Amino acid sequence: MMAKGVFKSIMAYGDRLGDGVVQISFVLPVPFSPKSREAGRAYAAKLGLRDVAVATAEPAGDGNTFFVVYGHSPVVLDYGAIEVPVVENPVFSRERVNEIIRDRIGRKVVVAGACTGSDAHTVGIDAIMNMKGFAGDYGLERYPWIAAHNMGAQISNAEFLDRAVSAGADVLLLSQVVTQRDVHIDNASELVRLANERGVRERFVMIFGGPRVDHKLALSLGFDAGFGAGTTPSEVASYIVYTMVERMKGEKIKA
Ligand code: B12
Repeated sequence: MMAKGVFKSIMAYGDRLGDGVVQISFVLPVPFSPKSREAGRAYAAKLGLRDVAVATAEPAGDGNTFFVVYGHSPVVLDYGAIEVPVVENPVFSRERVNEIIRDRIGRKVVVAGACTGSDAHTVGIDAIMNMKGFAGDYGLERYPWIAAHNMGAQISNAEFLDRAVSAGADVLLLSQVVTQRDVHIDNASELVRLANERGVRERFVMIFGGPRVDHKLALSLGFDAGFGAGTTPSEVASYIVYTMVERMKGEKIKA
């Protein structure tokens, strides 16, 4: 579903509505000095900011200067023209998710998750899958009607798929935290490509998550949904049951 609105022009808001005040930070590859401080101001002015104030200029490693600057941006945005795909399901409680699985699916939902490729960051996928969960919200392992298989980090996409198929997974959860040189995009695309090549793509609800992932990116790479920073396990569990019931029974579960 696309969220769309009527025409509404907006500017950044600092002290007064419509003043266009923004704060930005950046690094210039020159040693900290009065000259580099002035270079920071000039750089921000070249970005289009007016009345630039350098709030912070300090050394950053060898030969670099780190800046935080304020300034007035003339940029006006039509908020109504912004379109973004959003997941449309309601978020259910853990109890309700279990009830839905018991009553509408009638068997445990099998979920396989991993942080694949060279990415070693396990904390994100653990936050969604482990008993303890995240932000006071229990993880998928704590759902009696979910069989959660957390395959950890640094396994290949091929091995992840093999193990997910052996486990009879209904759902694949892919986590990617490192995004340098868009490695998360290459790696996530590879998982989708392998699933297609092996003819198993349609078996799964495929979900992509990580701090720099959103629903729009995930859809563009061939996933069913994407979740970003701050995602809670019950948001993911709700999406899973909503989507599975919709696919199996053509029914949209209400809140
Ligand atoms: C802890 C940490 C590490 C630990 C990881 C330990 C572990 N077992 O995971 C260690 C020290 C090993 C590490 C190593 C490295 N790290 Co590190 N690390 C971090 C740090 C500080 C926190 C990450 C974290 O745990 N966040 C907490 C979790 C809960 O948040 P999250 O991952 O975003 O997950 C949430 C959502 O994104 C979402 N989510 C995540 N996955 C999924 C999956 C699904 C399916 C769903 C639905 C949702 C979902 O739900 C979660 C809960 O809300 C971050 C900086 C930061 N403050 O974020 C850097 C950071 C991620 N690391 C970074 C880097 C560069 C590295 C190294 C390359 C450093 C180096 N040069 O060696 C190595 C990478 C090694 C490798 N091969 O991957 C960079 C990544 C930059 C980039 N954009 O690519 C960061 C951002 C630091 C930085 N500012 O430079 N790191």
